[in-house]
Amino acid sequence: ISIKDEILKRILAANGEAVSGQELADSLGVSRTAVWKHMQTLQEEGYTFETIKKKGYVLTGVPNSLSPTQIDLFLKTEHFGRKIHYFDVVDSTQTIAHKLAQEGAPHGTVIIGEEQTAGRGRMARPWESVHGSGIWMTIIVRPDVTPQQASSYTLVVAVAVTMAITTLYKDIEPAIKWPNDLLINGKKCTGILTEMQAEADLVQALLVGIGINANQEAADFSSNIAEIATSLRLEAGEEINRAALVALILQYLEQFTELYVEEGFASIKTLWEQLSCTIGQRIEVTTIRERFEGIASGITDDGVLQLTQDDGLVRTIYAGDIKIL
Ligand code: BTX
Repeated sequence: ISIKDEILKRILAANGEAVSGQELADSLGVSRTAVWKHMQTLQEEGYTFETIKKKGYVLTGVPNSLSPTQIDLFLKTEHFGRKIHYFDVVDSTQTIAHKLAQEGAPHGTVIIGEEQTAGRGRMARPWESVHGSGIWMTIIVRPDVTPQQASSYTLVVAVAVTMAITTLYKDIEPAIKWPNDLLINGKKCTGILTEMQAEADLVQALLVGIGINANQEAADFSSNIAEIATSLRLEAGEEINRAALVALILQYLEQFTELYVEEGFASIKTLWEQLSCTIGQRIEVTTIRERFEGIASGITDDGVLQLTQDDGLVRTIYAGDIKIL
């Protein structure tokens, strides 16, 4: 951690009390001028301070950015987010992640863009990623599981993201719509896209793309999705601290990933069921080949959806889109 980040951490930890420049200089073993220069840089990055005479600096504002420095302030993980590649504008964080994973990027590496010009969902559908107001990130995960087991990982991610959102924002409760969406009041606030690099029986890397509408206003959505999309801010009625949310998602995801690798999806299944709005509902399923409906009757220990048709036949659904009727 750099001197500048250490200064920031200490001022943040002081929780509104003034931190003296002299004390910072002494304890960090640098000159008073060096501290002052770092404070200038922090201000250029968007942090604001009040300087109280004879007492020191008080933090009065943090930038609304997802820079590694910002996220690190809240991060409590061992691996996830310990290496962050941060960009202003990218085509898609998935594309960058694929390349970095091939080059050997470590487990838990995160790629974040403030904006995506070619953000994508499943089957090359476009994902709207306007500048600065959402969370557009991909996490490179290298779990010790087979490609077949990995197919349920998206559900693990959905649980981690839901837990992080509800922990920070008590008034909103996203529900998981199988397999990869989080809805609030029936509207989509989050989409998850899990892609894989694998060799025969071995997963090399999972590229876990998470798109969260955090601070958008209604007018920020294009007419294509205005009816179906929402943001956390619109639902919670308050500004979302994106950096804190990213850090908590990474924390939950690291924990759940360990559990999932050791004990399989079955260990997270009950939690998934509690957080889901899918089970028990009448749904319409669209797969590449066909369309049918019935009651979403359950989920297997492998994360496969079970649907009971009106004629009593139970079908298992490995992939597809569902509509809650
Ligand atoms: P999906 O295929 O389930 O959903 C895509 C559909 O969602 C689109 O066809 C559109 O109707 C709708 N949609 C598009 N943008 C938004 C939005 N901002 N909010 C709500 N609904 C929207 C979902 O795929 C998976 C999305 C993953 C996105 C992340 S962002 C970081 C990473 N990089 C990247 O390119 N994709 C992932």
